Formats: sequence, structure tokens, C-alpha cells
Amino acid sequence: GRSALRVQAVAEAERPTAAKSSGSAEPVTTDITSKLKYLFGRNGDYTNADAYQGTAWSVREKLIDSFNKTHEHWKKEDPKFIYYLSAEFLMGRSLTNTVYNLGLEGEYGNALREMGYHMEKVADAERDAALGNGGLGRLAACFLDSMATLDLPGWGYGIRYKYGMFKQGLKDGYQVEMPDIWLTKGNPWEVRRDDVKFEVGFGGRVERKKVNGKEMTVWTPSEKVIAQAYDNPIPGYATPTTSNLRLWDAVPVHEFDLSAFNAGDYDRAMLERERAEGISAVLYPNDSTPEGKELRLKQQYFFVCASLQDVMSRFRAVHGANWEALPEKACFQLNDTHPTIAVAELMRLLVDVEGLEWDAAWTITTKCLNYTNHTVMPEALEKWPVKVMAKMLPRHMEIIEVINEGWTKWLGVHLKDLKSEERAKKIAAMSIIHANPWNADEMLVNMAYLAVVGSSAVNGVAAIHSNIVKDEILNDFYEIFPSKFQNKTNGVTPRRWLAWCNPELAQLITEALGSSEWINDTEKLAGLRAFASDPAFQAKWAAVKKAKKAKLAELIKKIHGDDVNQNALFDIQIKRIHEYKRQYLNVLSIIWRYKQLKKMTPEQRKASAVPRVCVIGGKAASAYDMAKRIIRLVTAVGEVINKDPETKDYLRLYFLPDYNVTLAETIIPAAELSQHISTAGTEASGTSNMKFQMNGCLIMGTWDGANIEIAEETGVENVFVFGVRAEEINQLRKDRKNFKTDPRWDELMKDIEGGMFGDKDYFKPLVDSVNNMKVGNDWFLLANDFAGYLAAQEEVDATYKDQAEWLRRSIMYTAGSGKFSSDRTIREYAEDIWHVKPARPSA
Ligand code: F55
Repeated sequence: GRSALRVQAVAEAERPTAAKSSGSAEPVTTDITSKLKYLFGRNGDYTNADAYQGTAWSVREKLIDSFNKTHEHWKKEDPKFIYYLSAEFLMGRSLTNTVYNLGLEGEYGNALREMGYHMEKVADAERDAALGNGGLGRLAACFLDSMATLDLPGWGYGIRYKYGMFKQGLKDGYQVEMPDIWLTKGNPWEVRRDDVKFEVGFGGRVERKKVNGKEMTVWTPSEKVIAQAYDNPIPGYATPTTSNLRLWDAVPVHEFDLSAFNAGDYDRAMLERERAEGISAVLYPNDSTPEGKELRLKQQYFFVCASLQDVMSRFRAVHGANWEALPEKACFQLNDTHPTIAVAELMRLLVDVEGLEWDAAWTITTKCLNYTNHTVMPEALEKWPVKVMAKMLPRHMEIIEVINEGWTKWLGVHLKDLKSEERAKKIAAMSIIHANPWNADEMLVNMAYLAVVGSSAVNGVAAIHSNIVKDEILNDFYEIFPSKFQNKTNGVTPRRWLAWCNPELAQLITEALGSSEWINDTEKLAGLRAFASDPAFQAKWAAVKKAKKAKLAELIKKIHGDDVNQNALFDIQIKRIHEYKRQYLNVLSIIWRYKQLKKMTPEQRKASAVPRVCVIGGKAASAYDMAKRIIRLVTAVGEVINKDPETKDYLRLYFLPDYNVTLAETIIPAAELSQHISTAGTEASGTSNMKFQMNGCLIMGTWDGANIEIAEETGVENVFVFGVRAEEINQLRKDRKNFKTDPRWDELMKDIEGGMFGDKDYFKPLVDSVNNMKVGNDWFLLANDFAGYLAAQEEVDATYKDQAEWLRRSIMYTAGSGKFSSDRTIREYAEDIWHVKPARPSA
């Protein structure tokens, strides 16, 4: 909106280095019109979607100018680079982010207005780049924004999925999945590099051969594909730096070898195309349990192999075959275990292709690689059957075997003081290759162990999580290499998640602090504490929240056709649907609230009830049956509550379908209370909690993940904390049989089982999963936290009745969010793990 532009006018005036907006519309309108004319054959009478295309293709050129300048500078300076290897980058939309990061909002805002369009509506025509599942993929996207903003020489490397995260629809209240066809109208934010492509092989055989008198290993793959590079420029904020996300598309080898394509080969060539393209066709939509499918391993190797070849070929162009110096010029961050095959691939490239000795190659490999763990759930740790790996990547399987032999041998020496039986046990427990605990005949490659052994540094993503990594998940390794283990608490970019998605709040903050420097120095937000109890400031703060709530209300109206009370407390839970995240517990508390309201007289309700609009959103993995039942429970409860004439003024529950980055940008600024209620010790960090905090949304949370650090920064007394602590979990799980459920809990179980929300049979497994000790055992301890949760909800109501107190807390949240900028996180990675330094091109 208009205010957004005003915030930026302030930001621009103070920005020392960013491209300055002249604000003059004329050259830009001409350019947009010309793009529409010559790229799309259009002449006037543009829709918003047209205006988007014209604007985006025009902005693209400024972006490429900045990209070229940056890369010329980096080529000249030859600094050390960080390469962020990730199977997922959940980028969302690019237009607004690019325009604002480049400081072009004046020019483009004016131009569009002159042409009769609104930037916001135009931007709304863009499709999300949804090349990720959830937190892990979005974290990678925030990291790229911060790396560029901090002028760090660094690229992301991943896969250009043709179909990203599925689109979620609702049919009769049940989730349905639809393909995400995001590339059909072209993608102005990418540049295909026809000169950057690498061969990637699979299968085949491995032989020992004498090459120039030297014994070498030669892998002859039975199948080959080409990895074709696409560059996605990443603009930093308030800097001339524009870095890069390089994504690989899989194409058949023969497309680049027309001589091999003769008439008789037509159908074989077409089949080969399909097989090749299949590799980068679709993102696996699982956010925790990895799918042990061959194609998934193929995707992982595909992008890792292409990325390493790419980095090595650039290194060689400058430094020749001086591979010992590679760690001084390149390091790689493995985003979870998904790219861990890099350990074996870097060894293969150095030993088999470059002819280095094994030990020299191992030193280089371990110096170059680092690993981030994102989960504590044992079932989420990737393990590939040796059989699958040996067939698809025979040489890599050999290399992993040799690594493991060396590793277990080293362990034997290192643990020489242990009794031989204990030593054998420990070595077996730490072996990278081990039997499947559920099937002794099957051998598995443990990718997390391979990542730890092959890396210099291993980190968790929040303080509590890093401690769990050290003390539980990878404890054996921690005891041997304590200094390898670090914490790097996650962060989110304050550009997308505050300044650009909530320009009204950004403007108010800038006015209060007297400058917009907080946008890349979020510790300055602490200055808001001085205004937390100021009634005049509170009133302005409240007005912004109200305006954002109105926008969300509009969206609810569009989707569900209902008008909601905009004075109600907006209570939000948006994240992937998972038993450990406990959306179910949220629903139970909503049902309980509903029942209490029903017991009251109209006068009582009017006198004491705090109206609430509850929103739940999130996708269930397509094969995650229990998660799909939870979605249906949400919609079923909503159907009953939302039309009950006795309660509908006081309580609503809406499931918002197709939760994604763009939807989050509307929902988060409007939220007053957000739910982060995972069983303690299960959510590695959470990152939406940080986005809500920045936007002045109060948090209802368990003592888990980054909630803990958020509470510490905000003041624990300002956060609604409930539930058992992580240290108690193991004992509580053991004592399950002795646990006495709350009578209110029993009542709710009977209600659902008895058909209060219909679909009795469908909900039965849900009830059993938390209620029947034999079936589900309530693994995530919903029953234990239930009473504490209800009590915390009452505290929420009482606090909301005191609007001055609520607003004070809200301001304190934003004021305390400085730590959770991904700029801080990236600075820590750069200093403690990567050892890369800023290199800023001149403006
Ligand atoms: C995706 C694919 C597989 Cl095979 C496994 C996991 C995922 C995935 O999406 N994980 C994920 O999002 N993990 C989350 O990472 C966030 C960033 O560190 C954390 O904040 C969050 O706690 C964690 O669940």
C-alpha cells in the first residue's frame, strides 16, 4: 500500500549503498510496456497478471545487472565461498522482495500507479516457488537472503523441481492433493545457463585399471543424464550484492548430441528423455519421514554430483589441480542429511578423477564439509539400504565401505581402554553401515553418521536441540569429537517477514526508532521497549494490527464465505500437520471452549467470554494417514462451531487450505496469538514462532525448540508457557500405564467417539491414538499437557481483557526479536564454521 512506499522512502534516504530510486516513473512505464509488447505480444488493456509479467521481466534486468557486477567483483577478488547444499529452497514469491531489496519500490510503485495498477495486486499474480516442504526449505531461503545482505560470497545449490510442493484443496473437509504447476507461464527470476551443464551417472560397474602406470578405479555408469544449470539471482538488501541460487534441471544426454539421435532411435530417445526428466520432476512432499524410494536417492546424488563438479571446475580454472587449497576457497553446508552423498562424491572426484591419494583426499573432504541436523525423530534420520546404494551408486558404496573400515579401525584404537566386549558394542553402534534394527538381513547406510564422520562441524538449530543432538541422537560421536558439535539457533529474514509483509508496522517502528536501520540491524528493535507502555504508541500499534486483521478477515470471507468478528482474538496455528506438533491438542481445547460457551447463558457469554477466531492451516504428507484425519477433525469441528447460533459470535474455527509462504505473509501480521505446542523435545527449532514474534504476536508455547530462546528474549512472563519439560519425557513415556487422564479429557474423547462432529468411524483411530494405551499410547503426551494447556488458555483470555497489557506484551515481542534475524544466524555460521568474509562490490 501507500504506507509501504513511505517506509521505503525513509529507508532509501538513509541507505548508503543500495541503488537509489529516482522515483521517476517515465522510463519504467516505457520499459514495462515494451516488455509486454515484445515478450508477450500485448498492446494495452493489461490485466493484473499481465502487469505482473511486464513488471517482473523489467525488474529482472536490474537484478541481472546487480548479479553481474557482484560476480565480476567476486571473480576478481577470488574470496572463499560457502555453498549451501539443500534439496529444498522454499522461496515463495520474488517480485516484492526483489523490488524492495534493490530499493526500486519508488520507481516501480510510481510507474504502476501511473499505469493504473497497484503494486500489491500486481504482485499477487505471481505463483510461489514452492520447492520445499516447510521449515527446512524456508530456512534455506532466509539464509540466502541474509548471505547476500551480509555480502558473503555464497551460493545455494539445489534442484529445479518441475512440480513443487503439492497444492492442497479441501473436498468435503478432507485434504486433496493437486499438482503444483508453477512454470507454465515462464519464470522471470531464473536464467538458464546453456554453457553450464554436467554429466551425472548411475549404475554400471567399477573396475581397477592401470592408467599411465597408476592403479586407478574406473566407474562406468550404465545410465547418464545431464544436469542443466539455472541461476536464480538473490538480491541482498541495502547492498549492491546479488548472489545466486543455482538449481539443476535433469535433461537427457542425447538432447545435446543430435548425431546420436537418428530416426530409428526415436522411441528410445523419448523414453530416455522421460527417465531423465523424472529426476527433477517432483519434490517429495514428506517433511519428516524420508521416503526410501530409489528416485529420491537419485535426486540427491544428481544435484550433489552436478554441484561439486561445478565448484571444482571453477576452482580448477583459477588454481589448477592444487586441490589441497580447495578448503581455502570452498566450503559446503549440508542442509540435513539429504546431500550427504557429497562425502563419497567429493572423495570419488578427488581420488578417481583427480588421482589424489586417499588420505589427502579425506583431509580435503572433511575440511570442506559441514552438516546441520534438523530433527530429533529417529524415524526421520535417513538410512539407505546398501543394496539400493550399491546398485545405483556402486563406486560410492565402495567408498563408503572404505570410509567405514577406516573409521571403525580408528575407533578400535581410540577406544583401546574399553573392555573388548564394550568396545565391540560401541564400534557396532557407531558403524556407518549397520543392520536394519527391524530386519537383521538388511544392511543400511546411516547418512547422519556418514555426515558426522565426513564433516568438520555438526550443528543443531536451537540451543535445546543442539543439546539433544549432543546428549542423545549423536551422543557417541559427541563424546569422541566434542569440539565438532555446535549450536546455530535458526533465524528468519526480517525483510520478508516483517518489513515487506507488514509495511505498516515497519513504518511505525521506523518512526519510533527514528531510522530504518533495524531492517538490517534487528538488535535496534530493542529500542521499542521504551514505548511498550506508552498509550499513544499502543494505540498506533493496535491500529496496525487491526488493519492486518481486516485483511485476514477478508481472506476468510473469500474462502469460507463467513464474516468474522474483527474484534475477536485472532488465534493461529500454521505449520505442517504432524502428531508431534499437536494440532489435535489445539482442537481439543477449542472443543472444550465451545462446550463451556454452550453452558453459559447469553448474558454470561456477553459479560465474560473473550471472542476468538481460531485458524489452523498446514499440509499433511499425502501418505500420512493420521495427519489427514487431524485435518478432517479441524474442518468437522469448524462446521459445527461456526454455525451454532449460540456460540458463533464468540468462537470460530477455520481451516485455511493450501498454507504456503504467500499465505503466511498475510496471516502472520494479523495474528495476535500463535500456537507452538509441540511435545517438549520434539520440535528442533521452529521458525514461524520467530516470524510471529517479530510481528508482535503473543506466543502460546511449550518449552521446546526456539520457543525457549524467544521467551528468554521477550521475558518469560510475557509468554504463555505450559506443559512438561523435555527432561521428563522419557520417564513419562515409561509411566504411561499409570497416567490418570483429566475428566475433561475423558469427556472430549467420548464426544468425538460418540459422533458429536460426525464421521465417528473416521475419527476412531484418532481417539485411539491418544486414548487407548494399547494402540497409540499417546506417544506425544497430549493427555499430560491437556490441563496445563487449558489453564494457559484461560490466562490468555484474562490477559486479552486487559488490552493495555496485551499491547504492552505485543510490543515487547517485536522489541525482543532482534536475536532471531537470520543475519545473526548467518554471521555465526560465517565466523564459527565457514570462515568466509564479506566481499562487497562497489555500488
Ligand atoms: C523434508 C524432507 C525430509 Cl526427507 C525430512 C525433513 C524435511 C523437512 O522439511 N524438515 C523440516 O522442515 N524440519 C524443520 O526444520 C526447521 C529448520 O531448522 C526447524 O525449525 C523445524 O523444527 C524442523 O522440524
